[in-house]
Amino acid sequence: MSVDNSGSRRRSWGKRAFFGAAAATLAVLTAAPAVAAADPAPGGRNRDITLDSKEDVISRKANGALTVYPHSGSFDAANAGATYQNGVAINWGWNNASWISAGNVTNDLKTDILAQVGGIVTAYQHSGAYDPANPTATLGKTQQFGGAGWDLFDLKLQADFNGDGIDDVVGRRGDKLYVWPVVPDASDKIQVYPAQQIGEYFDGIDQLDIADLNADTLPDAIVREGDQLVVYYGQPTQQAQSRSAAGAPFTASVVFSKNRVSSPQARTAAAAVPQYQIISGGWSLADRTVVKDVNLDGKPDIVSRLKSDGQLLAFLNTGVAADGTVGFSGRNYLGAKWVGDSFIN
Ligand SMILES: [Ca+2]
Ligand SMILES: [Ca+2]
Ligand SMILES: [Ca+2]
Ligand SMILES: [Ca+2]
Repeated sequence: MSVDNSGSRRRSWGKRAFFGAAAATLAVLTAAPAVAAADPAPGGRNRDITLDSKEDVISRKANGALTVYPHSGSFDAANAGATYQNGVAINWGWNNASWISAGNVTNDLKTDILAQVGGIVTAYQHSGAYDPANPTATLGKTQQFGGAGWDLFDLKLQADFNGDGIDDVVGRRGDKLYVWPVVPDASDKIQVYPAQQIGEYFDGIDQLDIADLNADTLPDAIVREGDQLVVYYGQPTQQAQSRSAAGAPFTASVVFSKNRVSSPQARTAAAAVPQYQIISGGWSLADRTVVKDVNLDGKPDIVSRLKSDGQLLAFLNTGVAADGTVGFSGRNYLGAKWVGDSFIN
């Protein structure tokens, strides 16, 4: 199947298979003009280590180095491999972590790092400065993040569910998805509130990220399910966003519904947001999928790594069609700097 470089949005997503083995052509999508990073919005996540308001890539090298790949500040589809600069180690000795995530959990709105060892997660707070000549000073003080038992949940990630700029945590246990509201107090002591269920029947997925793909302010769940990459659009619940729930700073106002009803991609008066969208087949070729804004147009893009050669690929979000589905570009090759890395954020 050939790559569709037109940026047009058709409804036959399942047939496009732009992640298929034959789709080797570099996409030549025209990049939209770069815009300044938007204010924190629900579904987003803060991953700017270098403090230039551009989302970087953060991962762990095989040698245990926690590494940032700074965004270059621009994106050129004809030279997508220059989007992210070479990795800079900001800390060492992270081999024993069983989960690493980048997101903001304190009041300074700078990207912190969460790392899990056993059932305990530790937050490494951004020091407030980034100096490439002294990168190991990037992270500062630490504190325990929530209680014990994080090892009971998998597919964990950070996403800001209520748009307060503080990234909350999503994870899975069994077939259920949960969100933990995160709120730092005035002295930056991080409070992690009890989990709230936001979906069920998610036992058949093995890659997960959360972002507002369709810009309706509701977070969406992007999952790999078998060979398919699928987005379950966040559906508003009857429960209005509320601060009145006992002990919780917000009550999750979305749910991801995995009961695929007929004509799910049809936009109807009764369902303004499609319940789900099959983005593509061919995703068994990928061993990691994250969602982030690669071309700095404010729209979250899909980034996946090829198992075969470690290439990181970006599929740019081209916007929402009249039927409510989101369009994506073909492959943009970001390079192979991430071969052997884990916990790509
Ligand atoms: Ca940055
Ligand atoms: Ca939040
Ligand atoms: Ca959404
Ligand atoms: Ca984008």
